[in-house]
Amino acid sequence: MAKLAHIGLGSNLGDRKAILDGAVAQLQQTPELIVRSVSTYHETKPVGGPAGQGPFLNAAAVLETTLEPITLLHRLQEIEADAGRVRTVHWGERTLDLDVLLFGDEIIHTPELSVPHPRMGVRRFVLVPLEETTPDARDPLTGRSISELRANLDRRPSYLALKGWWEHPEKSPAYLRIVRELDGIGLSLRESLQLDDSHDCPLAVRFEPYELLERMVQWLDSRHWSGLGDQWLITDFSLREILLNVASHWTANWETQFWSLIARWNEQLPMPIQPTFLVYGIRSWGGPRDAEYNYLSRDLPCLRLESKAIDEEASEILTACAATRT
Ligand code: PH2
Ligand code: MG
Ligand code: MG
Repeated sequence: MAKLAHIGLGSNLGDRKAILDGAVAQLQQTPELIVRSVSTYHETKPVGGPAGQGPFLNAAAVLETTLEPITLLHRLQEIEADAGRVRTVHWGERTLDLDVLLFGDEIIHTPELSVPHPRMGVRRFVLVPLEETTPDARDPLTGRSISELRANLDRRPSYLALKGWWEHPEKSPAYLRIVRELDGIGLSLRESLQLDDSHDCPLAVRFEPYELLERMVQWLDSRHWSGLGDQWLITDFSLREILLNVASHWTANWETQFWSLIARWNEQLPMPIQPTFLVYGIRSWGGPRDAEYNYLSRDLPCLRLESKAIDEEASEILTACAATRT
C-alpha cells in the first residue's frame, strides 16, 4: 500500500537551485515513488552549526511511495551522495540535505531514523515550505496540523518551558545562560515560590494543589507578558509537570485529580500562555518514565535533547529557539 511521505530539502553550498532541482528529478526517476508536490524554494539564514556558512535554500516535497521508511531514507542518502555531499562536520555546510519529516502517521524511533523528524515542530525553515504543500497533514506526536505548528511559532510571547530543571541545581548555570543569550525574561520556580535550596521538601507537602495552581496560572497569565514583543519567556518548570507532581502526591488516583484541577482552572482562572515548546532530557527516550512524559507533553511540541553535557544542552536549546524564528 502506498503511503504519503513528506520530506525536507536543503542546500547551502554550490548552485543551490540546480542542486534542489536535480534532487527532485532524481526522486521522480525512482520507480517506487511519485512526487506529488514540491514547495517553492525559500532562502533562509543558517541555524546552528559552524559560523560563516552561507544561506540555505529550503523546500519540502510530498511523495507517494510503496517503499518502507528505512528504504526511503537510504534512497534519499544515495541522492545526497550523488549531489556530492560529504559528511564531515556535524551540521556543517552541505550541498544537499534530504530529511524524512513525516511518513504517513507512523512514529519511528530507531538509531538510524526518527519520524516525525525530531526537530520539525520547532523549525520555521521546515514548517513554512511544508505548509505550502500540505497545511492539513498531521504530526502524529502532537496531533497538530502543519498550519497549527507553524502558527504556534508565530505566537507571542515565545515561551520556552524547561521541564524539571528547577529540581536540578546543576542546571542552573545553563538556565541562566539561556535567559541571558536570548535576552529573555526568566521565571524560576524556586525564586517565585521562595523555596530555599537547602531542603527538598516536596511541593505537594508545602502547597495545597489549588493554591499552587492558582499562583502558577497567575504567573503565566498571558496579560502579564503581552508586552514582551519578540522577547522570550523562559521557565525552569512546566505547568503541567508541577500539577502532576502535586496531584500524584495527594492522591493515588492522580489522573482524575489532575483533570479536575484543569477543569477548575478552565472555569475560574485566566488562560496561561502555552509553551512554544517544551524541553526534555535524553533520558526520557524509551525509559521507564516514557509514558508519563508522553502524557505530559501530549499536544505540545517538544525538543528531546541529544546532548550529554549540560553546556551542550544550552547550545542545543538556543539553536532550537533560533530555528523557531528562521
Ligand atoms: N539544516 C540544518 C541546520 N541548520 N538551517 C537552515 N536555515 N536550513 C536548514 O536546512 C538547516 C539549517 C541541519 O540539517
Ligand atoms: Mg536536516
Ligand atoms: Mg539530514
